[in-house]
Amino acid sequence: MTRLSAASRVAAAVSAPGYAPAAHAAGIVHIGVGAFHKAHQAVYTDAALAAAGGDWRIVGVSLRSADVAAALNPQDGRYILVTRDEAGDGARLIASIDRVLVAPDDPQAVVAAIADPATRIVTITVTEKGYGLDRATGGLDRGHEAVAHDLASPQRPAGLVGFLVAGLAARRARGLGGLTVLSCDNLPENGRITARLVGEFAALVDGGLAAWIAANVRFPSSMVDRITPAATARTFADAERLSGHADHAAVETEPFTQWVIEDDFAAGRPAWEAGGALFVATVAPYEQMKLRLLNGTHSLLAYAGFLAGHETVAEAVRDPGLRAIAERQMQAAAATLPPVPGIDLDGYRAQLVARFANRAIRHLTYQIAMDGTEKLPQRILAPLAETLARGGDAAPFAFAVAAWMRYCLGVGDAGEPYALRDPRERLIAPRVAEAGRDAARLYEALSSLPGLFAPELAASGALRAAVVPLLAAMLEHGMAGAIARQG
Ligand code: CS2
Repeated sequence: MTRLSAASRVAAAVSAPGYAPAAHAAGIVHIGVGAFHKAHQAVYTDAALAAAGGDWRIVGVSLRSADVAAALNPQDGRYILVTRDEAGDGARLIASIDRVLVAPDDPQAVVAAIADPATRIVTITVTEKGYGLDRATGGLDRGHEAVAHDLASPQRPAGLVGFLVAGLAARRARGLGGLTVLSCDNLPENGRITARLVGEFAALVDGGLAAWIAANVRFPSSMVDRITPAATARTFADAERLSGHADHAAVETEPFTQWVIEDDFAAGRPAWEAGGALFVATVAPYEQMKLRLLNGTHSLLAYAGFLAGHETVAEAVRDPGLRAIAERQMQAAAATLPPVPGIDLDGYRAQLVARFANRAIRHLTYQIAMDGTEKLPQRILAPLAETLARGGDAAPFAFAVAAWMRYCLGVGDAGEPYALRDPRERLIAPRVAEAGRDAARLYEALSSLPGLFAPELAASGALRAAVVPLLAAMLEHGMAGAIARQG
C-alpha cells in the first residue's frame, strides 16, 4: 500500500494539493484537531494556500487523545476528505496540517507553539464543554475541572484557557507581538466568550498580562457549519477506494460548508475566502441563525429520534411526525431572529431539512445527544426565553425540552440503558433517581439544575404547563407514541 505522504503517487481520483506543502511554514495553531476541524477550517486553509500561498500551515493540538497525532503524523499531516451525498461520494487530499502535538504528552510544546514568532492565529474547536463557561455569570467557571487544574498550575496547563494564557504569557515574556484567537465552536458570540474567559483567567494569574492581552490579542467571533459525523471503518474503506491509499486519518462530511468570520485580525490571516469563507463586521446574526435553526433542530431530532429508535438524523427527520414537530420548532425559532444579511430564512430552513435528510451521511442521534446541558441553553432555551418574554407560545419548543428530560433517564423505552455522556451527569443522576417516572417531579428536578434554565424560564408556569404533559406522554406511551400523539 502506498503511503499518503507520497503525493506524486496519489491516485488519479484524488488530485494533489495545488501548492507545495513543504514550501509553506506554519502560522496557525489549532486546538482540538478532531473530525470537524479536518472537514472545515483545515479545508479552507488548504484552499487559501492553493489560491494565495503564505506561511499558514497548521500545527494541530489534541488536548486529550494521542489518536489523531498517531494517524496524521506518519503521513505528514495529509488525509483524505470524503464528501458524501445521495448522488455519490467525492474525495480530496488535504495538506494544510503540518503536524499534530499531543498536549498531555508534552504541554510545553503546545505553549511553545503558541509562543512561536511565526504563529499569528490560534483557532479552536474544543466543543462547548471545553471552555469552562459559567452559564449563570457568563464568566469563568473556576469549578470547571481543567480551569481549576490550570489555575493551580498555570505553568503546566491541561485545558483550553490555561494553554491560551500560558502561550500568550510566553509571547509577552519574549517581547513578541499579539495574535488572533479564533473560536470555531457552537457558542453564541464565541469570540466575546473566549476573550472574557481568557481575560478573567489571566487577571487571576497576572494583572499586567491581562492588560497586555486586552491591548494585543484579537478575539473575532465566527460561525462554522458543516455536518461531520465521526469517522468509521466505512469512511476509511471509502477513502481507500476513492484514493488508492489506506488512510486511517480520513474524515467524511457533507458537501455543504459555511464559515462566517468577523474580519478583525491582529497579525494577518489566510485568504480563507478562497474556500468560500464570508468576512463580516458582526457575526452574531449568522451565529444565532445557525445555533437556533440547525443545532436546535439537531438536538430535538437527537433526543426524540434516539428514543423513538432512529439511529441517524436522516431517519429521524424522515419520520413524518417528528418532522412536523421539527418544522414547528424551526418556524418559532426563526421568528426570534433578527434579519440575517443576504439570507432568506425560509430557504435556509428548507435547505436544512434537505441536509438532515441526506442518507449518505450516517450522523448518529446518539452522537448529537451528548453534552445536552452544554448545548440546550443557546440552541433551545434562549429562543424559548425570548419567545416567552414577547408573550409568545412555549409549545413549539416544549417537545425538545421534554425529550431532553426524558433522555436524562438514561434508559430507553424497552428498558435498555445508555450512557448520558453529559459533563453534569453526576448532578443529573441523583435528581433523576429521586424523581422516578413522575413527569412533574422530573421537570422540577431538571429545570432547577444550577445555571441551566435562566431564572425566568425556571419560574415560568406556562413552560411547565407545556412540558410536563409531553413528558408524561413520553413516559406513558414511549417516545414513538408521544410523537404520534402530536399529529
Ligand atoms: C451537532 C453539531 O453534534 C452536534 O451537537 O449539532 O456538531 C452540528 O453537526 C454542526 O454544528 C454542524 O455544523
